[in-house]
Amino acid sequence: MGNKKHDGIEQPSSNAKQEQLNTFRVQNDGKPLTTNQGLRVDDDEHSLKAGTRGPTIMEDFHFREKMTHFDHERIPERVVHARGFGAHGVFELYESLSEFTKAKFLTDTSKQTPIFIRFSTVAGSRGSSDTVRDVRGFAVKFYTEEGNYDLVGNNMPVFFIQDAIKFPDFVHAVKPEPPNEIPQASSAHDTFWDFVGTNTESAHMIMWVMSGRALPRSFRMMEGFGVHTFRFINEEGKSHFVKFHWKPKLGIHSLVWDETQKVAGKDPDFNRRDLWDAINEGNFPEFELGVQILKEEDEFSFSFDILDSTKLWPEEVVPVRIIGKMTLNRNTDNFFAETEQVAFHSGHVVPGIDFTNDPLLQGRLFSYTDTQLLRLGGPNFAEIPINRPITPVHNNQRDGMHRMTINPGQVSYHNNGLANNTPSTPPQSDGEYRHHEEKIEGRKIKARSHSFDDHFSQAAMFWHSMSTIEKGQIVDAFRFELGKVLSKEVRQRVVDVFSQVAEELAEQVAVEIGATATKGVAVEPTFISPALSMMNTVKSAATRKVAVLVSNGFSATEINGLLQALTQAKVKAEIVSKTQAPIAGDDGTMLEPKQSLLTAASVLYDAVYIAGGQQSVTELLSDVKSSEFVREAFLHYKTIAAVGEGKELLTAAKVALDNSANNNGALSGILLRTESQSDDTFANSFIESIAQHRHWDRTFHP
Ligand code: HDD
Repeated sequence: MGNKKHDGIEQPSSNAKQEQLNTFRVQNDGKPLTTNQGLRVDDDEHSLKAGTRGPTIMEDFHFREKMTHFDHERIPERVVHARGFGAHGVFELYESLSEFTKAKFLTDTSKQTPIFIRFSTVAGSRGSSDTVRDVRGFAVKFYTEEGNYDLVGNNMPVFFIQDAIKFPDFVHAVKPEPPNEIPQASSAHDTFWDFVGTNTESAHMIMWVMSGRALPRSFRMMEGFGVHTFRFINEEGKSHFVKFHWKPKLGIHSLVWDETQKVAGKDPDFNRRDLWDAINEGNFPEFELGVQILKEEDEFSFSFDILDSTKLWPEEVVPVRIIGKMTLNRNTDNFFAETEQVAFHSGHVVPGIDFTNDPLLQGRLFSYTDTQLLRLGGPNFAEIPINRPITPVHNNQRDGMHRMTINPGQVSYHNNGLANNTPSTPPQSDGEYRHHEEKIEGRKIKARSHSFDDHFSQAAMFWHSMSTIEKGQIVDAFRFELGKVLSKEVRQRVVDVFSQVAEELAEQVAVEIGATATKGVAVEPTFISPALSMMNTVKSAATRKVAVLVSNGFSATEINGLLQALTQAKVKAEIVSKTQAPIAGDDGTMLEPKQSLLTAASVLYDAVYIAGGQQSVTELLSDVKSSEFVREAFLHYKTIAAVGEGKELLTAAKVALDNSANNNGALSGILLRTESQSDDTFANSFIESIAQHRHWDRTFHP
């Protein structure tokens, strides 16, 4: 597996994980069918019977083996984060962090570390929809030369609770309610909001969950956070506090609520498919790794406790230093073997990375191994291919369910004399993990430090850092969620809590749900953090998806030019027509529509292009679904471009055209091609407009 020599030790190559996994791949193509005992089978269509119309015979070992295996195909789904999607990739380091950590994958810039990532939602079951309002899991397993390091994070930098002992309570509250298992994958119900109203430490996280961050357009367009404060330990044993960030190269972008609900029906695999397609098409998603580092001396220099996972360190106060990049470049071969069986654990660390006393993190250090024992059926889950480190494993652990390793030899204990006391622990420091010797003193006590008491300042910081559009979306989210809550007391209690965060938020929510906001109790925002607003993110048209609405009689020059320009800008175009039958252009060019108005929906695209040509437009207009398509794109703030007669479709869709605006008489993000505009210029302005993601500033009332 390894070949490069480094410090005299055999080094695994950057492909080491893939090579290891390859040894487990079984290719069936062209092979004879066998039983699990390797016996070739004569017939896989009929069970063995006493006569063609007679009973099946017990002796049919092939039938029984096949059926038994099938009956046992399911394993328990994860208690949280059950729905997920994984991919392989590589991590490359830009600059050495040796000043802070001795972790080799963070100090040697010549190294490429293989990784496996699993994105997930939290509340829903394995078969639930992708686009629900929820936190997204962002778990990365680094296969380093010093063992596996798991950064098990989320797409939000804070959490609902401060102490892990409350995790089962929080999860019980958000999961479907016990009497009827309703609602699936949704926090819009009584028990969740009852928890929020009675556990005010969740206020900050709730602000994030009510924002667009909970509705990502794509896994490729979300940030990731390690959430907790961890420690970096350098060669000298010196400790620094660190928080981890993943920054998507494509920026942070969200869907709108109405859109997510429709996508959940039209394509429940929306986020999965997006990632799968992007990787297959060679548009490898990239995320930069950033760290916020604090000196130990600065532990108490904030108004909040850095051990409190409901608090973030504003990036404007503690800058995020970008140190490397993760590229997702390979899809899985088998969802179950890889994505379902991957076992993460915040306790999988390497030398140079250590824990703090964050009470949420401390509890996680127990929970993850425990859950794998149940889910993966015993203590040997680290031997499952996706979980194996690329470094050799030597210890005295033995046996257990599904043991794969064959350990020869008489000795399975430490200390031993019979095997020269091996496997050995080094007498002095030699690359092994040594826990940071933090000095601890205190009384045993079931309590939380008072430095964790402030539950509202950062919730207020989040609110006041939002743009007007984002604030509106947050208000709407609260209105929807609380509107689904049956208990009036619960609704009121939540309004009471958020009255302490921001008066205008509480008032706007209260008025819609029949509750009353309290005036004059909101905390003053202590800080505004522009980094929290998605409005300030990177904007790019690359890898966005466009529906080209076109039918017979289209202008071949126009469509060819458009498709070329979009391909050049890495924008993905799909031809959507009345049906999927081939359509003919004005010069006889034939196009095969990828989708029809029946199979496609505008919620599955970022933008819409309506081609010109009277026949094309008339044909599209003859199906009412075409104007619904355009209208929906309009209501979801998407870019819509229309050429010539295509404008008729905008009119049919009742798309407002505000003549007072500068944009050629159209609203922001509505592009109408003028006579004087060339195909090229128009295509370019279309691409520029798509890069804006959504045109939030359109003033209309759906
Ligand atoms: Fe957790 C899964 C992230 C708090 C207990 N968690 C899980 C996954 C992610 C997170 C991304 C899915 C991993 C995968 O894809 O397989 N969890 C977090 C974050 C937290 C957090 C960012 C707070 C900062 N979790 C947390 C607490 C506990 C757990 C406080 C319990 C003490 N989490 C679990 C678990 C899961 C899990 C029950 C379910 C499946 C699994 O571990 O492997 O053990």
